[in-house]
Amino acid sequence: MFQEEIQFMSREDIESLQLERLKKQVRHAYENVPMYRKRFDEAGVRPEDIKELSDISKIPFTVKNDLRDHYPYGILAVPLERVNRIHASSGTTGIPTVVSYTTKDLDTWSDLMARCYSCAGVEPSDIVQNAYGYGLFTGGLGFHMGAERLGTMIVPTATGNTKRQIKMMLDMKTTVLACTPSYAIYLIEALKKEGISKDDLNLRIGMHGAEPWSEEARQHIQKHLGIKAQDLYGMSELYGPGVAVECPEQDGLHIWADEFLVETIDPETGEVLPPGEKGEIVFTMLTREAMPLLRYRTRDLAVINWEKCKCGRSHPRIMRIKGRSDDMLIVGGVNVFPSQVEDILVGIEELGEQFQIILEHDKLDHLYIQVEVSDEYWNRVDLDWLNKKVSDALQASLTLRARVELLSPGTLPRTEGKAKRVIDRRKGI
Ligand code: DLL
Repeated sequence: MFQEEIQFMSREDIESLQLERLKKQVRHAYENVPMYRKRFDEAGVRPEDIKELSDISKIPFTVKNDLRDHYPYGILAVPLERVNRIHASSGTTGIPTVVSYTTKDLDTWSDLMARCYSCAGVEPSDIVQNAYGYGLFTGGLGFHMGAERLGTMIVPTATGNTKRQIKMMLDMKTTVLACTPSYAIYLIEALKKEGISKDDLNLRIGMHGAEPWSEEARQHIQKHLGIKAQDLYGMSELYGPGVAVECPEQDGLHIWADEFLVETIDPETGEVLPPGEKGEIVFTMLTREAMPLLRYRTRDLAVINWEKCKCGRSHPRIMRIKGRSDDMLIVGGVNVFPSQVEDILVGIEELGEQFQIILEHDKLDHLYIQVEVSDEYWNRVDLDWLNKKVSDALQASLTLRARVELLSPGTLPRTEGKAKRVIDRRKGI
């Protein structure tokens, strides 16, 4: 088992390591990141005030907008020459959230991902087909590096091209499938169409994450692919995938607490909640060099369970992500903020102000945008040309193809209160 001694650390050992690392990390952030030094000074907190784990509540929160406000390198704690790689994800506006890694950070992330595979039951002898997106998204490279670290064979198919995906799965005798849960469900349909049954495949484990999914979806995937479908959580700001993963008990996702100190807060008041209460999950990264994040608000809502798991691990568990405290949408694994869509549409002068975002699900998630053309342009613009212009602008910013429908001015319902911009017509399995 990969890093078995860390996977099975006792709670006392986890907490004493956390405290030692927290003190060091707070100092690192304070001394090297002007944003943190300013925040600490304003709050009247000094690194030496952190004596116990509970002292963490003295530290101000960090939020996604802090990354945007300091775009692209503003919260780096090391000289740029030491940065080895960046990844990026959607921000709430057109400005992406950039995450930086030193060589050591990439090494830590690889270990975390190898540990996730191992905890989920994957062995070095397995053949991992990685159908997450390679590129700025952290999924592809995160799963890739982890498999490499564990020593499995990797089939780096990346997303899409389902026919080739199936061919590889058959010919390479893939045993582990890494992809979003919605893609796994799509794949089941595609296999059925090709007349391929689970007995023709060698799959035994699925590693699914990047979006919320239900217990019913899990049962469906397990039954039709003949695998154990494991949930895995992460986010780009926190390296990427690899923050937490299910063990074979499938009873919550173990957060690797030697690297991530977790708290639950009331999303309205910011007050720290006792363990077992549902709230917003906040993480402090305990060793990241390039971009330390202290008390990072994820906006994900969940319950954290500190009881020892039946598997013997003491790392606390996320009892499934229960939603978000902001309006971020996840469309086939891609994060989309309504404000981001609005920013794009506002930037196109031929359009009016009214728009609607509709989410549909037909085997895969689809993004459908209805937007009014402005009064001024309605009778004199080439609608096909404008439709393409809008779709291209959305694709460039969201990395997602949306179906666009242009409407005449005054078509969409007006409300006196808050406009209902998002209609989610997806039904989960
Ligand atoms: O989705 C990283 C990742 C890649 C995780 C592959 C797992 C597998 P972001 O694009 O930054 O990073 O999106 C992070 O996705 O805050 C959650 O809202 C959601 N999310 C990720 N994993 C899960 C999960 C990657 N297992 C955001 N269950 C997070 C529910 C998830 N939601």
